[in-house]
Amino acid sequence: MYKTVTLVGLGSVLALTACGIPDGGDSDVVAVQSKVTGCVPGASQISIFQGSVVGLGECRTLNPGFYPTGTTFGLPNDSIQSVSVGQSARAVLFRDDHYFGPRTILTMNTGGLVPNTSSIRVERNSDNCQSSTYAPGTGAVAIYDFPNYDGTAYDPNTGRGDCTVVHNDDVCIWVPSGAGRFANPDQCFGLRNDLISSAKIGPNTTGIFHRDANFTGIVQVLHTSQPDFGTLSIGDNTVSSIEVTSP
Ligand SMILES: [Ca+2]
Ligand SMILES: [Ca+2]
Repeated sequence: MYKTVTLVGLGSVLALTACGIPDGGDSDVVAVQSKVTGCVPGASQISIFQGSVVGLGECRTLNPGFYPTGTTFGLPNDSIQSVSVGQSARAVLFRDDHYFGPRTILTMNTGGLVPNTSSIRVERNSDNCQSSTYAPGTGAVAIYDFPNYDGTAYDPNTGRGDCTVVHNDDVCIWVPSGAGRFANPDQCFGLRNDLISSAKIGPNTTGIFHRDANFTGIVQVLHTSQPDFGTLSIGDNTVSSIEVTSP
């Protein structure tokens, strides 16, 4: 008799829990659950949250690519406090618009960020061009503000010394003009205009650099890495669009 009564009681508790009905002691759990927004990044994506804990608050999930202003990443400027990073992605956050000011590189889920982000790059985790030992793979071209592939010395005060990597199978999300075609710096290769001074070219890869946007102006074709664009006919700090090809 007693055993039967106990089983009925347990069944009642389990039913209440499954239905999410608070029993008076669950109020904290219910409050947290009501804020969970469900942004979960795929392997190559990131999710950005207004909450200071990953998973909480207004959120957006971003595909790989370049987000030069707050309006492009879908949450208000200076509101992101946490980021979830897909397993093959990394997030590069900048305090200012157009990839300027202090830069934060995230390779894992991170909360408690100062809410000051104004531009974002969603990159492959392997695109760590700021490392002096970085070597692009086949189909990849790393582009640097400084000569001699110096991506180690980014200066947040001047915004100088930045680098990014573009791939033959990437498509610019804002100006889609085919794989490996990057029509302008701000939206398609994540640097400000007229900065490029050197480039590392991956094996069996060609970088086609144009002085003007939309694949116009003087052209420079490179099959191997070039430490100083100042020695080339296209000149230093002139590149405004790029094509990358690989057989
Ligand atoms: Ca430069
Ligand atoms: Ca130019």
